[in-house]
This record gives sequence, C-alpha cells and structure tokens, in this order.
Amino acid sequence: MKYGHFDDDAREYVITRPDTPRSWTNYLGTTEYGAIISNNAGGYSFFRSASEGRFTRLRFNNVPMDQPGRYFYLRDQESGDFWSTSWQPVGKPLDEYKTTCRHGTAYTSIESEYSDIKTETLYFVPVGQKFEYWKLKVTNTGSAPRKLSVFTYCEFTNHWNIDQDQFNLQYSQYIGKATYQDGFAQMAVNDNLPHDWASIKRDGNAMLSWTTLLGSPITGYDLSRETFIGTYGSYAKPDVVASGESTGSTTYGENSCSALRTEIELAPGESKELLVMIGVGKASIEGKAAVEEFSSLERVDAEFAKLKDFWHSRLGALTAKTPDADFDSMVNVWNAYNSLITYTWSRSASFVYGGHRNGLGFRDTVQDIIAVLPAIPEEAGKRLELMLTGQFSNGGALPVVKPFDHEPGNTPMPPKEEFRSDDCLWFFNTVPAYVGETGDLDFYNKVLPYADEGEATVLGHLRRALEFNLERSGANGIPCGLAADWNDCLKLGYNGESLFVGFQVRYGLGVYADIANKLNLPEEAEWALLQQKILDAAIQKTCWSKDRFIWAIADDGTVYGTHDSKEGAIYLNTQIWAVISGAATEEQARICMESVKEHLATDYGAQLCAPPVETMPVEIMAARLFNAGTKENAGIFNHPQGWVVMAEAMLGKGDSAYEYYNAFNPAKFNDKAEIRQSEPYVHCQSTHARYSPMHGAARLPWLSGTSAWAYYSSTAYILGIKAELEGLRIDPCLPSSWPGYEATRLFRGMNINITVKNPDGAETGVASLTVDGQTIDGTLVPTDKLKDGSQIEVIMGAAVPAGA
Ligand code: IFM
Repeated sequence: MKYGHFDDDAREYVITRPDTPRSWTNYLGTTEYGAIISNNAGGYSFFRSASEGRFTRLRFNNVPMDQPGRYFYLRDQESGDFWSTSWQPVGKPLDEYKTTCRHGTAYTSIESEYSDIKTETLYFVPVGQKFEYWKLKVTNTGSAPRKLSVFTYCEFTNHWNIDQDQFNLQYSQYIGKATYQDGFAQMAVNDNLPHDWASIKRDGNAMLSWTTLLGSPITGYDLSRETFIGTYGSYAKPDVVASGESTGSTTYGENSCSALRTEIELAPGESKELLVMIGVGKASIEGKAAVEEFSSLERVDAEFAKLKDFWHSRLGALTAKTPDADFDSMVNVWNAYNSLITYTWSRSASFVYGGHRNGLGFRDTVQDIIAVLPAIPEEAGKRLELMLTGQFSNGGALPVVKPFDHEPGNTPMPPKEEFRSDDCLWFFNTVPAYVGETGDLDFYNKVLPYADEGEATVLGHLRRALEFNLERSGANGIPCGLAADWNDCLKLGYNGESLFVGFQVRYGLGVYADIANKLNLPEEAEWALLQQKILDAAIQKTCWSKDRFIWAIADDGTVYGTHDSKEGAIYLNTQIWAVISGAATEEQARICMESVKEHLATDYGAQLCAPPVETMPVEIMAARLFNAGTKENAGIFNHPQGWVVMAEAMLGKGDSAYEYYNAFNPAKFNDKAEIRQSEPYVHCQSTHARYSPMHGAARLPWLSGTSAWAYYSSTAYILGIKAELEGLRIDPCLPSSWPGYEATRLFRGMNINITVKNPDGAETGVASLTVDGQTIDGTLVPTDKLKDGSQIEVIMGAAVPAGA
C-alpha cells in the first residue's frame, strides 16, 4: 500500500493519502528556532532546545495522534459547516476531502479541497529568524459566492520546560498569561520576572512568545484553550468554531492558545491570502519588528526562495544519477537532508524524542558529523572541535555535550563507572574524514582543551582516546566495555571485555599510525602499530568461535556469542567490525560474513543478534528487557546496517553490499507502507525483526545514527567517492547489474563531475581512470589535478597494474 511518492526534481515527498499509518513528519527551522510538523499539521515549536525552549504544545503519544498543531479552521458562515485546511483535526470523510501534503527541505505545504474551497498552506521558518510563517491561500472553486470565517489555532505551553508544562500543573497552571493587544496575541510565562526571554538561563527570566494574523482584519480572538475548544470539546470540533462566535477570552493561568479570527468573502474563482506569524519574544518589540520587516507577501515569497536555496545548495554537495531511482532519492535528497537534521538536533527533538535527551549525545554526534562533511565542512569542523573539548584528560568523554552550557576546562570528571568505552573511538572515523574533506593536515596540531583540565593537540586527543581503552583492558587483553560500548544494553561489569571496542581500538590504532606518518612522526606510528599487533594476538587467541567472532567476555569469564550459545549466539557488530577494522584474516572475513547472511540477514535488514536474549542476566544484557526481535534484543538495529554495506564493499562484494543497502533503504518500502509504517523518506533507528509479529515495522524515524552511516556507506563505499587528504578517491563497489553512474561532488570548493562506466558488470575494481582526459594510476585523484568543473571518468573492471 502506498501513501505518496518522491518528487526529486522539487526535492519533496508528496503524501497523497493523509491517513498514514504513523505521523509522517518534517522539520522546520534551525538551531535558533526549531519546529516539527506532521503531514496533518500536528507538531510543536521550540527556541533553541526542545526541552527547555518548548513554547507551543504537542501532546505526545496522543489519541488522535499528533495533536495539537498549526491549524486553520474554515467555517462556512451560511451553512455552519466547518473543516480544517489539513485533513486533521476536523477529519472530514476522505471521499469528500481531497488533500496533498508536500514535505520539502525545512518547509511543508498542504493543499486541500473541500466543499468547493481550495486551500494552500505553507509552513516554514525563514533562515536565521526567530519566527515561523503559516501562509494560507483560499480559493473559491465553485460557482457561488462564499462567506467564510477563518480561525487560526496553536496551543502555547505553560512553561518552556516540557516537564513543567506537562506534569507540574500545580505550578505551571498559575504562571502564564495570554493577552491580546494591537493585533497580537502575547503569551507570557513568568511575566513578573525580567523579560530577558532569550537568555539561556531559563530560571529567573520570563518566557515570551507571540502570534498575529495578517492579510485580513482580525474580527475576533480566543486565547483561552478551555473557551475555544471547550472543556468537553475537541480539536475536531472546537466550541468556538462550531458556534461561530469568538469570545475575546484571555488567560490568567490555565491553558492558553492563539485562535485569531477573520472573515473572508470570495466570489467564484477568487482567492485571498492570509499570513500567520508566530515567534519568540515580546509582541510589542520582536513581534512588531518582525511584522514590519517580514509580513508582505512578496517578502514571504523571497524568504521562501532563500530557504530553498539554503537547503538545496547543501544537498547539492553530492548528487548521483544511478539506475536505481530509490537510491537516487535517498542520496540526492532525503538521506542527505535526514543527516543534516540529525546532525542539528542529535536525539533531542522529534515525535518520539520528547526533548529529554537535551544536548548533543557524544558518540551520536561524532558519528553524525561524518555524513554532513561534504555539505557543511566548516560548520561541521567547528562542531567536531566542540566534541573534542568534551573529552576528559583521561581520554574518556562526557555522555552529552550541551553547546550552550559547555565549559571546557571546567567540567568535573564523572566517577569511573560512568564512562562508556566507545565514545572517543568514533573520532577515528570522523577526524580523518574532516581532514580529508578540507585538506587541513594542520588540524591535527590544533590545541584544544579537555573537558576537565589541560589541553592537547588534536593528535594528542586521539592518542589519549586510544590510551583510555588500552589502559582499561581486561584479563584477555581485550578492551573493557565499561558502562557500555556502542550497545547501550551491554554491561559486562567494569572489567568485562567488549570485542566491538577491541575492533574499534584496532581500527583507531591503524588510523593513528597513518596520521602519525603523514605528520612525520614515525615513533608515534610505531607505537600504534605495536599496540595493534598485541591486540591482534589477543583477539586471535580468544575471540574466534568456529564461524564467527564472539561479542564479549564478562568479567566473570563468561564468553558471549559463541557458535554453541543458546541465545545471542551471533552478534552482527563484531562480524562486520572484524572486517572494517582489518582484524579478520581473509578467511575469517569470508566466513563471518557468510554467517551474517545465514543467521542475521532478513528482507528488512540484518538483525543485531540471534537468537534473542531471554535468560541472560539482565545486569549484563539489558536488551532482555525489550521484546524479542526489537531494538537491541535481536531487532534489526538500523544504525549498523551501513557498516554491513561497508564490510561487504571492503570485500569487493558489490551485489551483496547493494542487497543489504536495499533491505533498509526506506524508499524501497514506499509501496509497502502498511508494513514499514514509518516515513518512506527517512531512516528509522530500528525495525522489528523476524522474532516479532510485526516483522518489517520501522520505528523511531529521523534521529538515529542510521542516517549518517546509510549516507556514508552508499556514497563513500557503493559509489566509492571519498575525500582524502591527498585528493578525491573514486573506487566504486557496484551491483553487477549497474552499467555505471554519473555524479557530481563538491570537493574543496570545486564542482567535480564523475562518470563511472561498468561495461562488464564488475562489482569492484578500476580498470582505468582519467581526469580531464589525463590518465591517473590507481583510484586516487590528486587535488592538484582537479579544478572546478573537472571531469573524472572511471571504467570499472580488473585493475590494470600501474605502468602496464
Ligand atoms: O549507540 C547507541 C546510541 O548512542 C543511542 N541509541 C542506541 C544505540 C545502540 O545501543
């Protein structure tokens, strides 16, 4: 079953049936003013933080779902019939109500037609501003003149802190006041406090927001939710809309909303345009200034064009034209956009994340950066520096970096039991990728503070990261899992050993040696390679079990993930990272990847483990808390799916890499939306596995490491386009059915055109490579051979030895 389609030319996803199986959402705004909107206009807005800056309300996990939101109600003054410009909340029968929602890059538009009235709404936050627009065009498509009342609706929170708003009602129901003056609704929380509303110190300052309606005189208003909706009313049938009588209500505590009203008369064929503006600040200052400068319809159009340019130029950093339209939709638009949104909001703001994860999850963000480097290298570099200052001088890291509060050099070191083992190991993926993108080798010499005290060069930070794990190795010489490794559920006891961390350390040591060589520090490289050798020996001695790598050894010596284990007998991450890290021998790599295929692969992605955990001690394997076949308990965790693609590509298996990619490519399930249920245009954190009766149902859209690794694996491994310090590498690993592809890649300010031809159906290998007609040996195009507009042409096939 399908509910919509991709419109890649417009860079939009078009939802043609509004009764989607779940809310299909989109993001508006930036880190200053963020907002989320569903295909039925449900959602909320926040200033800087989804937990500390939430000023309009969505009631999470509600029935009906995703309410309230940003609504326009229309009421026919003659018949009394009323509806909303989005299908919900009124929810007219779908045989009478036609609607299409277009989710674009940080904007959403909804076009609907009911009762001979066509409405077009457009929602967006102009770039860099602290307000949002809702633009509405109403057209009379019938043959009779019409008189309509239009009511706007959004619901204010009673406190910008979500817990205060939702749960601490004995306080928060007494602190808000909504007032109406000069065409503005003003919501003031803690109005008695100083009006320093933009301060990041929420306590001690008022929280102020405003709305207004323009384009037609305001003829009435209601700011009391109880009055507008009615104490036993509903968003589907608000008392005021049903009666057609606005009351002029304001609030003194209780619940506030902004329901502004106007009347429009439309001759047949006539259209009228209205504009709602909602923002943070004082109506009489920030509201007035925004209206003065931004409220003309010409300005709205100009801001919309600017917004599109802003996003489309970012997405244009890498474009591909392959034989697979679903692959292209993701790479060119949705996976790139998803990664930028995930990078922006980490795990803090969605319809699933209510805001409690406030700030940048350390390991999450370091990984998220890898996908946005082609689009925003400078900005991502600043974020990377911020994360490096979240590392403590012992080499471990803060679990979450809060950009507005972070004080490097001044953060108390947590107790040793609270450190996770993998946090800083992700630097070994992201830091070289950043240096590759920018060509800035000197970045490794940049001095940055530690979170607690002291400072080091970036290279010093990397060395400290490795030492952190090497100093915390267990009885078998494998690094300890500590509070958790990548897998939040794995708790092996402080001295229990995690092979995934072992592989990450091995990978990191190799990367470190490579960097040290580039910096002409042979002793550093030697140190790293020696540590790697010692670690390799420990891995080979204890961690191979017949046809797989184990996953861990608890501190009581119990080995998890052996071929004869009753549960959790095979763990995805240690097989694929054995390959990625280079720890597996050629034979082990082949065998363990075959085991992945045999025991873990499904039509919707590879399961994290099998069989599910049912009796393992919950103190060791907290995944047992999850229903079998979900999340970390043998669910299809999507975050590692990109690593599976990378591992297969590293083994030269293009068909297999593509098959694994397709299994979790959301676009491939566009026509099976009743199974996947979540948005077909964004990645989800996990999918129900075959142990679940809901096999294939994907959950937790948008904010997950899945997006970054899906993007990175598809672009750097399948397409094989990778920015390296010395130049641009083109080393594709394609499905044998692809005759090639074309791509463009922005690289250090130059637009590079790439054509890959695959005449013999090779899966890997470059037979020849030319740049602007000049032949290059190997797969790396040196930067000095490139200029803006360069044309790289690659013919795949058996590699021709250099000089042959
Ligand atoms: O690695 C974690 C991530 O940091 C948060 N979500 C779950 C993942 C796996 O446990």
